[in-house]
Amino acid sequence: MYSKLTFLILLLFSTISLGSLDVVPCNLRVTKYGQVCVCNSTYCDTVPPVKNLSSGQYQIYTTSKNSLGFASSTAAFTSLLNGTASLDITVDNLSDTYQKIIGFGGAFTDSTGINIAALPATAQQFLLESYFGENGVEYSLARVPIGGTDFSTRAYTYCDEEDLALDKFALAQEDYSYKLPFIKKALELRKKKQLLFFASAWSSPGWTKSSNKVKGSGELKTDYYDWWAKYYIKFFEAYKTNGVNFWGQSAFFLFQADHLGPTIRNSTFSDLKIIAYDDSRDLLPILKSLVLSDNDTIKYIDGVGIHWYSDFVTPKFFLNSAMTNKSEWFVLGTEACNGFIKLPVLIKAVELGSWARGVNYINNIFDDLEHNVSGWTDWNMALSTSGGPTFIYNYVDSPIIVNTTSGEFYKQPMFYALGHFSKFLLPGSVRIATKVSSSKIRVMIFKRPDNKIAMIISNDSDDILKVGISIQGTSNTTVSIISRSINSLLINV
Ligand SMILES: *[C@@H]1O[C@H](CO)[C@@H](O)[C@H](O)[C@H]1NC(C)=O
Ligand SMILES: *[C@@H]1O[C@H](CO)[C@@H](O)[C@H](O)[C@H]1NC(C)=O
Ligand SMILES: *[C@@H]1O[C@H](CO)[C@@H](O)[C@H](O)[C@H]1NC(C)=O
Ligand SMILES: *[C@@H]1O[C@H](CO)[C@@H](O)[C@H](O)[C@H]1NC(C)=O
Ligand SMILES: *[C@@H]1O[C@H](CO)[C@@H](O)[C@H](O)[C@H]1NC(C)=O
Ligand SMILES: *[C@@H]1O[C@H](CO)[C@@H](O)[C@H](O)[C@H]1NC(C)=O
Ligand SMILES: *[C@@H]1O[C@H](CO)[C@@H](O)[C@H](O)[C@H]1NC(C)=O
Ligand SMILES: *[C@@H]1O[C@H](CO)[C@@H](O)[C@H](O)[C@H]1NC(C)=O
Ligand SMILES: *[C@@H]1O[C@H](CO)[C@@H](O)[C@H](O)[C@H]1NC(C)=O
Ligand SMILES: *[C@@H]1O[C@H](CO)[C@@H](O)[C@H](O)[C@H]1NC(C)=O
Ligand SMILES: CC(=O)N[C@H]1CO[C@H](CO)[C@@H](O)[C@@H]1O
Repeated sequence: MYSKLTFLILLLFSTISLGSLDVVPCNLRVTKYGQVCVCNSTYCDTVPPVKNLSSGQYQIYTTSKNSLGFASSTAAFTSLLNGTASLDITVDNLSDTYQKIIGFGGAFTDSTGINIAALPATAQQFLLESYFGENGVEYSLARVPIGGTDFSTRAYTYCDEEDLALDKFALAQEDYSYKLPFIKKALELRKKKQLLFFASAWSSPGWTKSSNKVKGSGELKTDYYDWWAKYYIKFFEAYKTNGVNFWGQSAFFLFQADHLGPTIRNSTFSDLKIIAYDDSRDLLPILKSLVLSDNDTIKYIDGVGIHWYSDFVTPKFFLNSAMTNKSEWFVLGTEACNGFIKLPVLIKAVELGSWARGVNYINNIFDDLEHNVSGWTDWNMALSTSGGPTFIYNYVDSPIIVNTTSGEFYKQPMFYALGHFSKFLLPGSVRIATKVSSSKIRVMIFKRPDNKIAMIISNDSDDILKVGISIQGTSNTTVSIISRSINSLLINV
């Protein structure tokens, strides 16, 4: 087992070697379901900085079930494998490439903002830095709901009363209090680095639906298709006025084809990426056959969005269907969260500190990225200790849980799990073919725009594994992969 002492020594080493740049270790708290790192208004753990490596060196970051936080150390490649490895990772050809990364991130829901706003000011800053800061996991992608979602305190749109001319279209108090202020802070924290936003609507106004209600299901009446497309444009204009520009939007594909597609392409937002589908992958084969038979739809689509909610019942081959003959389409994970299954009743929306839920994230990201998916977007970035607020009682888990009573927030294993991808797989990184001699670990390798190689290694077993790594036969090393851990290596070949 990886001892606490080793962990502390590693951190101490980092602190000394980096001089003025302090590394703040995890303030660990044992919980009923595992462990969390506790942050408050005076304290929050950070990710040790990425070092300038000389040729042949690598830096390894590790988070494990027994010690959360990104423990970091550096080492050099040796000329020979020691021959002690129990399994090998081989990269034969760094030019044998697959998909390009768009980004990783989460969603600025109302509930995310409500929870952040309930913290003391400096704790709010720590929370946003944890996600977007240079000393955090550096999210590069974020989803913004158009209007309310399950994770709001009420059902609303920007045009709740009948208004065919859209004259009364107006952003809500929620946008000004819970979304825009934090989106702007995130943009400041990213400085000049990429932070792409995509928007998704949950419902059109009640008066445009067959049900006559915002809340719950109901079809958008065909008479309002054009109106609804214009509503999207109004939304993008309103956010632009507030300094936030969008990269994309996701919506169901048939509506895109006849109305939203043409409206967007003929607007000042013509460059917006149109992400079709945006639902669980079980229906992808149907999507594929419908879309591919409809040339009018195809021409507007840039990519396909998938949610993870049926992944535990749908075999991975459904993912293969996500890659269509239109190879220029990207596939993006657009929503995922734990705790959404409420039965059996023993499963809690929030299982504070659950390592298993972090492993769910890790395995799903592996499944997706191994099938040419270009990025992964988490759902709420912060929820309350009960997994809300949610006005329809759809309580779920989130990588960060806010305790408003104590003014603290808890970074769960899920936070570190996703962070091991978002921090190191910079936008524009390209996946490289790799071979691994055993199924005891999962491995993915990427070439980053800065020419470093990022290697992600995960294992959820009880063994400590000696793993031999050989890159193009010239860069060899042996690393120890501790039990129940996720590891990110940055390699300067
Ligand atoms: C914040 O957490 C740190 C580390 O546990 C502790 O020393 C400090 O007293 C806490 N501050 C507040 C305001 O609770
Ligand atoms: C790393 O290199 C860059 C540019 O070469 C330099 O600006 C930066 O200060 C270096 N960082 C460290 C920690 O040495
Ligand atoms: C690295 O390891 C591979 C696989 O074991 C071996 O074929 C190669 O000769 C080694 N390269 C060097 C430079 O030691
Ligand atoms: C490496 O892969 C690239 C791209 O597939 C290919 O063109 C090249 O020939 C390969 N090199 C070797 C040595 O196999
Ligand atoms: C992923 O893309 C590569 C080439 O970019 C292709 O060879 C491979 O078949 C694709 N995989 C899937 C599952 O679509
Ligand atoms: C695009 O907009 C212009 C005027 O803004 C209009 O004349 C034209 O018909 C529109 N084209 C489409 C395809 O909607
Ligand atoms: C769709 O486009 C392809 C290629 O441009 C063409 O061969 C095919 O006939 C079109 N299908 C329909 C239904 O228009
Ligand atoms: C897409 O690929 C399938 C086979 O996977 C083929 O049957 C179909 O004709 C292709 N469609 C287009 C539009 O190329
Ligand atoms: C939230 O903080 C309060 C006050 O410190 C504490 O009693 C409670 O147990 C905390 N809740 C959780 C889920 O940790
Ligand atoms: C490789 O073997 C040498 C000699 O036994 C040892 O000193 C070194 O620590 C080993 N390196 C690794 C990475 O295991
Ligand atoms: C995430 C992962 O690949 N975990 C593997 C670690 O090792 C155990 C035991 O061999 C496997 O069962 C897991 O699948």
